[in-house]
Amino acid sequence: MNGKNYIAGSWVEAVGGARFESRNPARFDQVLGAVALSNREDAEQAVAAAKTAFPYWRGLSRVKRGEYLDRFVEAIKAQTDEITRLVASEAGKAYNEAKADVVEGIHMAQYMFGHARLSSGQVVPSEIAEKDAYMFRKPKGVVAVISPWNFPFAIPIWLITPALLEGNTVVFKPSGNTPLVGEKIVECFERAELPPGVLNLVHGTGEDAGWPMVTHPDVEVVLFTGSYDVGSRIKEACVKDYRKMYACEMGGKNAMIICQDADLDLAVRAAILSAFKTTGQRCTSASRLLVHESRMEEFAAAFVAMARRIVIGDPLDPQVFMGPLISESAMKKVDFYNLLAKQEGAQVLLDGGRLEEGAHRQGYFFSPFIYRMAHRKDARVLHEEVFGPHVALIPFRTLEEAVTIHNDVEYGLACSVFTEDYRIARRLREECEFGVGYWNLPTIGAEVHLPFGGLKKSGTGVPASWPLLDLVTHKVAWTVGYSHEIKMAQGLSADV
Ligand code: UN1
Repeated sequence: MNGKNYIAGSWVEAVGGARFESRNPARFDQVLGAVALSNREDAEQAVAAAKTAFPYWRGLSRVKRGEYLDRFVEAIKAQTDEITRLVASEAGKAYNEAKADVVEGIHMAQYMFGHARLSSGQVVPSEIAEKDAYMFRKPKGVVAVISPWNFPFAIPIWLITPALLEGNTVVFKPSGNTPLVGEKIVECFERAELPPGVLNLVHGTGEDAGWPMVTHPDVEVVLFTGSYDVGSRIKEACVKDYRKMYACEMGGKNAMIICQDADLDLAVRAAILSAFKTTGQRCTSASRLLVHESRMEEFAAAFVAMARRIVIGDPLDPQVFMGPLISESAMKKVDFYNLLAKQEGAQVLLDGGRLEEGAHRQGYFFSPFIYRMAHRKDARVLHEEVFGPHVALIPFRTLEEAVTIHNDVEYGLACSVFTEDYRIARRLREECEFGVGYWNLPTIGAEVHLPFGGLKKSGTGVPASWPLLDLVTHKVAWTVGYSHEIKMAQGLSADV
């Protein structure tokens, strides 16, 4: 499979003719495809195509635009298994997780399709009986979508479909780790007969292909999911531009709080899913398990025992729970933090390290790293995002202490609390800083119709899902007078 750019409805090579390879992280000798390696010129062509298509697209009715999303869903459903296998091979996600990624993409497109016939504005009262007042949404124009590899199918659809539904046109740069999945999304839109230029695809690196989109004067909105380092640069660039809007979803250092009265069977299973699904590479993964000290021994023993049973291997094998890390640099990062934990005084409970024998020889396989450590402000491993199967068990004594530890990180995305006491759950819900919270559930697995976004370094205040409909539109007031004379609000005189 080869990856090309898609500009103004045509599949094209990068202007400079360069290409890069997409490889399977579970078998790095397997090249999945050669992909266009784009630069500024390609990005500029894509923005120009999106700008040209905008007047036509915004001129269609919202319901008509929604119907394209319905056809898009049909195109996905016709090849769900093929797409799932591609996600598993290119992102290294275990088959069941790859499938859930595809299903999550379908759900978001369906949800936005449903929105097409829902109210897109408001009728509001006026002080004056002979006035009617309304709020309408107007699309902003060209929206840039820059998406990560870990949900290579769902996240682009989270970002693209609200933008399209509201009448914006899109330039899309998928992660350089998963370009072929990005390509599939665009192919499905092509099958849905989306008009040329409404959605454009540019492959390549963030620096050469993404940045020219972010800073392009004709791009009105930037929707980004990825690391804090990149997201904060995007935010800065947008803030400097007097009209550019942005929503960045970034990292997490998410915690589960396991209280004294917790149902440990539930908590252990939830912690395994939260820490090790997607090999710990979700922004919602839990890397801190705050456990009441009276339950620590019991919890740690059960958690480590279950972690030992995790099957690590080829994502296409249905027995496999954990696939590889995405890349060599991801592996180096996890290795670095595992070592750092030891240097910072961790009491290591499980450390299988890198797996290099037999079937694991050809991929970036890493086994779970579990340690116990008292909370400390100066321990980097308890504060920095690792994005891998690296998890700390941190004891606490009082709820107050649990809240303090929970909030003593620069991130605030996902949180889950385990308790049988509704008063405790409510207190934690109120006092912990997070955007996506759970009671007696894992920190992962949010559904598409809930707001998805974090506080502090995790987000920029506009969660994904329906709040994006606001970000990609301008809310305009429209007031109509029916009187034969001018009547003003606020008692303002109309006398001249
Ligand atoms: C992410 O990791 O960037 O809630 C998104 C979840 C998924 C989305 C994760 N639905 O874990």
